[in-house]
Order: sequence, then structure tokens, then C-alpha cells
Amino acid sequence: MENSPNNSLNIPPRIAAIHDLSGAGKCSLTVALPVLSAMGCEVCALPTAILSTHTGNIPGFTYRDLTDDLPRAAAHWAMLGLRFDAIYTGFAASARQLSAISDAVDILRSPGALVLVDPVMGDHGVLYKTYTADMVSAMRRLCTKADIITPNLTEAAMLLDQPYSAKARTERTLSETLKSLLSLGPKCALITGIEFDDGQLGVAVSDRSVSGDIFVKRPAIPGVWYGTGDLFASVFLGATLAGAPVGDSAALAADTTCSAIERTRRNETDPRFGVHFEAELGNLYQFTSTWRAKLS
Ligand code: PXL
Repeated sequence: MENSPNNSLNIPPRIAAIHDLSGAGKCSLTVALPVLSAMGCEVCALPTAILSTHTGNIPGFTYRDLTDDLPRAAAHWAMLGLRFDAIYTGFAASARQLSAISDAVDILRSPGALVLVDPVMGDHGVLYKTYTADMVSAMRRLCTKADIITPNLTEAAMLLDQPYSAKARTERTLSETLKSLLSLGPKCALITGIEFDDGQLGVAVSDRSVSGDIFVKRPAIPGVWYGTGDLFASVFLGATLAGAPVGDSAALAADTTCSAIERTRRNETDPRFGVHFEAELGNLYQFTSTWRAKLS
């Protein structure tokens, strides 16, 4: 995948972030906005819905659907002539919303813009409770428009219509899955949240313009950590837009996610409210500034 960052030191790359705004329980926009701003990007938010919290194991959340606003907001941005270096999508609430997100991608995409689809649908072998079979098909269609996709193993199985197995993975089987994911259309596929057969956790990456798959492995930290897929994808996008090679971007995203999880574990806060990534923002700024300076 050719990176297409706006490498001017002065003009930050502009990203259209099409995600929900969950007020508490850091995920989607409340991760993408701070992370990508710290990484030197301008983030234009196109909220798909407003919730009091995310939907994962927090009963009683409020939900206001904004699907009908998406085409109008995208048309307004297009009318203003806003040009985006990247379009970034994640969680969606319905098949109709996924179709509106897909239309917004078409409206906002200009030549050279990078489209990252994080096909948020489930984890640990199960779909999130709001997801349906129709939504899986709609997400698969959205992935065909992407340059980069970042499913976890559950989402990869759903996208490929394959059974999910909880068994630890070998690099060989992961390479097969990556190949199938690339056949959906993207230039680059990352599988996140992998338990490797040697007990480590990590990600697997395949990029059409890089020979050989890349495996990033880190010591496992047990537990269920909310919003970490959103953190990983946001960091990966920010690093890519700064011009970092795919392996460096994946390693930074993995390290940032592990550090934030580790800090949250030490602090013993309720993991449902997200991981403590705030202390990583300085490092993220440094990383992207270094790459921008190197490539300018
Ligand atoms: O982190 C993914 C996510 C984003 N947004 C909402 C969610 C979830 C996962 O459950 O519920 C609203």
C-alpha cells in the first residue's frame, strides 16, 4: 500500500471520522478524536449516533440514531469542497446505517484518499448484540471499498463466512486468513487481538506492496478490555498518514494498546469505561513528528 500522506509540515492530513459518539466508555469518536489529533491530524467527525455509553456490558444506555443526517452532512462537506486524506469508519448500528456510511464514503472520497474500515462487529467468537446477518453482509460490502481493514479474529471469520475457532493461531493459518481478507478488495489487511500458538498476543498484517506477512507479538495481558480495537485502528491510521511503513505503524499501534491496557490493569478501574491511553498521546505525537520530519 502506497501511503498518501499530506507531508507538508504545516497542513495536517484531514480525516473524515464516521463513528458513533459514546459519551462515556472510551471508544469510537472519543478515542479517534484525541488520538488522531495528537498524531497531527485534523479530524472531522461525522457522528452516526449519540449514545450515553457504548453497548458492551453496560445496561441502560441511551441511543439517538443519526443515520438520516449522514447524507446531508456529507453533502454539506462536499459542497464546501472539503478534501479528505482519509476516511475512517467503525461501529455501526444497523444495515441501513452501514448503507448510509457506504454512501458517505463515496461522496467524500477523493483520488488518493485512504479508506480505513474497522469492521467492528463482535469479539471472542460472538457478534455484538445489536448485529444481525444483514449487517455482516453490509459490512462485507463496505470492506470492498476499503484500502485498509482491521478486523479481529471474530470479525475476520464473519467477513469470510468461516466458522470461528478459539484455538491459538499459527502464522501459517493467519497468512491464509490474511490472503482471503485481501481477496475482499483492500490493499492492506490487519488481524488484531490474536492469541498466537506460543502464548503471545498480537496482530498479523498483509500489505500487497510489502513482500511477506508481518507478525507483531507482545506478552499477553489477560482480561476483557473495551475500546482497544478502536485505539489500535486509530493509532495505525495516524502512523500511516505520517508516512510510517506498515510494520512500524502496526508495532506502534500494538505497543500503545498494550501500554494503555497495562496502565488500566494497574489502576484497577472498571475496564468497561475504556483503557487509559491519555498518557500515550505525547509518544504518539513524537512518533508522527519524527516521521513527518524524516519525509519532508
Ligand atoms: O468499541 C467498539 C464499539 C463502538 N461503539 C459502540 C459499541 C462498541 C462495542 O461494543 O457498542 C457504540
